[in-house]
Amino acid sequence: MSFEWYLDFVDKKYAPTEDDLIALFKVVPSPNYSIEDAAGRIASESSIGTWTTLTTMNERIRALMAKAYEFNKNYVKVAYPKELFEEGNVPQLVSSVAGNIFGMKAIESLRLLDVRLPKWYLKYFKGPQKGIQGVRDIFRVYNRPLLATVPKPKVGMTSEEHANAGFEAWVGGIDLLKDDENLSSQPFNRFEERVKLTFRKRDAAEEETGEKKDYLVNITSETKEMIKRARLVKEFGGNFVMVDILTVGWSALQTIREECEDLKLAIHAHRAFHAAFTRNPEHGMSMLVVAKLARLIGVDNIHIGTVVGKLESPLQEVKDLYNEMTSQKFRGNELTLDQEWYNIKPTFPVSSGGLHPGIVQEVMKIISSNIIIQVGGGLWGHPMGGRAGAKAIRQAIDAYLSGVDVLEYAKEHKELKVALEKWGVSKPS
Ligand code: CAP
Ligand code: MG
Repeated sequence: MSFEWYLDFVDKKYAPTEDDLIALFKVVPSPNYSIEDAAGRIASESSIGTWTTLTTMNERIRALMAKAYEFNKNYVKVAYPKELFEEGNVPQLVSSVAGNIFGMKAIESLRLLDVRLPKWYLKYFKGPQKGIQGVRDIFRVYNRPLLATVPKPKVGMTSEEHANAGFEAWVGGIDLLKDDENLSSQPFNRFEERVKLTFRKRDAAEEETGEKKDYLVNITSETKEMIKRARLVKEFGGNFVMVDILTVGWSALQTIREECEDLKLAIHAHRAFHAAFTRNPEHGMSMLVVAKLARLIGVDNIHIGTVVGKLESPLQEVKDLYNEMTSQKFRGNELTLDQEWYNIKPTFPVSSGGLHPGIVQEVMKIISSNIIIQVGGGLWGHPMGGRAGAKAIRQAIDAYLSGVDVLEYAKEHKELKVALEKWGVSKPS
């Protein structure tokens, strides 16, 4: 008598419905297991099954089985019936399709590549409040990338040093000052003090330049504390909060999104921690899935990588992320699924990590100039200081957008020239 029923979860004749949630996996079975053995286990453990047949099973519950229905080499699609998912609950979705299955012994490695979110599921989320258009409207800047900078050293500055750095960068031509992901409220730079002093300097920079300036304030903390911090940002006249979305977790992000609705604050999503499970292309979950869930919940900006900078971000992955975040209808390829976003607004992609004036033109060429570009070390390492560093970045962007070679442009622009002398027109290692 067989006590296992995993192969019941494989149905190659199944035709998915519009309401099904579809997951695309790359599956490498352990030795002695076929791809069907492995896929059946994935569909079982992520829906209604366990390792053995059950006396509690009945026909009604059987109808809720997920089905591994399409096999193409190691790529397997699994269809999940609607009833398996709670409306508006992202942690529950992740616990289902990206939960226990990664640890199953029958699987050598497993990669969740994409999840197609059905129309009915989208209805329970608001998506970005402002999105690309709304964020650009804050600055009334429509014809170039928005520019952000993180003061470096990333932690250690006092609140006053931080605020002064902000002033220099804003006056030099940066739109957005950004906190670093590990700066929250340490003893040397308490949140309240930093926010108070930095917004004071923000106002002064606006006065001096006549341009709109803003600040991506990292509120990452315990959830109730994040809410307090978001309210403080609002009090001081900010338009953005920044959240390390993966370290705070999906539940906290959903709560903050609700709070930001009332406060009318945009959310800048930092993805610190993602590479712990996105980097190995054979195992874990793709950054695309992370970004889709973040857009669904409603972040306004999200980091997608640079291709050419200091952090691993492969070309195709970055292109897929850019297109998925900015379009209403995403067309799938071998590693991704079709996705229609209906009335969910686009999220503004952010390129960051190892960028400097000699390399930003590559980012715009490869990805797009409708993007937020963040430059930390490539600004604060400028030999003439932060203000000149900011000018150099703006000059590099102006050169690219006016179709002039960056080296040519540097002949007439001292800050850019000095930056290129330090970093060259090449990739950082
Ligand atoms: C960049 C950055 C960002 C990374 C995160 C940093 O600084 O502020 O955290 O870009 O990676 O601390 O490294 P630099 P990603 O400009 O000095 O490199 O954007 O890929 O999520
Ligand atoms: Mg950082």
